[in-house]
Amino acid sequence: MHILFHSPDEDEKAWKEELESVFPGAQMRVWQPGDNGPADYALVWVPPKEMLAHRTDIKAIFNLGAGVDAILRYRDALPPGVPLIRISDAGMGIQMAEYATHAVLRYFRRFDEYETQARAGIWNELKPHVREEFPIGILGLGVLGQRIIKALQHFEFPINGWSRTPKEIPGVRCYSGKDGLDEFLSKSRVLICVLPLTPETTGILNERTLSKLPQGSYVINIARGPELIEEDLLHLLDKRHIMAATLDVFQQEPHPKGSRLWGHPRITKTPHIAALTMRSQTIRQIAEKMQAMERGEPVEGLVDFDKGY
Ligand code: OXD
Repeated sequence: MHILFHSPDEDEKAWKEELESVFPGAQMRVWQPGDNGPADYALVWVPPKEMLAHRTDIKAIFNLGAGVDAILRYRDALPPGVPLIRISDAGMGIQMAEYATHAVLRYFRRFDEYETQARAGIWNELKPHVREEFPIGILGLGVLGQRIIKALQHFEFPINGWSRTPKEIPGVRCYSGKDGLDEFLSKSRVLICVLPLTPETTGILNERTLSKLPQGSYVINIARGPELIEEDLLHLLDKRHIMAATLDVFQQEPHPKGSRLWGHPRITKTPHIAALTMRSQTIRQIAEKMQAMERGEPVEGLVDFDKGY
């Protein structure tokens, strides 16, 4: 069984050792330009087009992350009929939940403002926010969105959710489709975006939609940078319509020096680390899926090319 690998930021040797020990008979090799040797499966993160284009021998492509937007950019060059499979949670959900919970609690308990005060040597008690007036809106109700909801429900915030198609989740006021978006936004004091990047979600967080959030709202983007028009966010921060934002993803990554987003006192930035791929859990999950495929059984996480996720 030949497995092609491409994920330049990972420890390739460790992946090889662990994958080959979990899946006896597997031989993993790191793809190099020009490698057209035999391959049964490909394990990839942001692979160059020439790695997958027109490869007719592979049985499946496993994406080593949740978002498949980087691969779908050249979907027409992908070998026809070859399934693209994304990891299903594999340790990502809990990291997203940690990140989102930390950001929500930081704003709810006004720790961001206390940090600013402390730096200025100010001892001053701020009026606490009221939980009932602090509804959280989760944009995207897939595996990751639902894991975040589960974590936030412990803190008894009112929770709203929005998805492309209708969903029902206990304890969540669910909205859907274009028609439900404005109302969802108007009822959410904190917006957490976990939507996959597709042509429909590109630029979905813009001046018009973000203005629908109540005055004094917070924005947390842990999905994809191109979903947010950064200039529009800056404008709404300047007007204090939006109080603060936490961004893990950007239009351009690494985020360029000199951009106004860097120095902004009410934007918290992290370098696309909300959920990192957990090697052991991911390898175990992929090995199980490959074994299921070899037995001719269906697997979870199949990407729908038309939906784009
Ligand atoms: C992912 C990511 O899609 O880390 O998994 O951005």
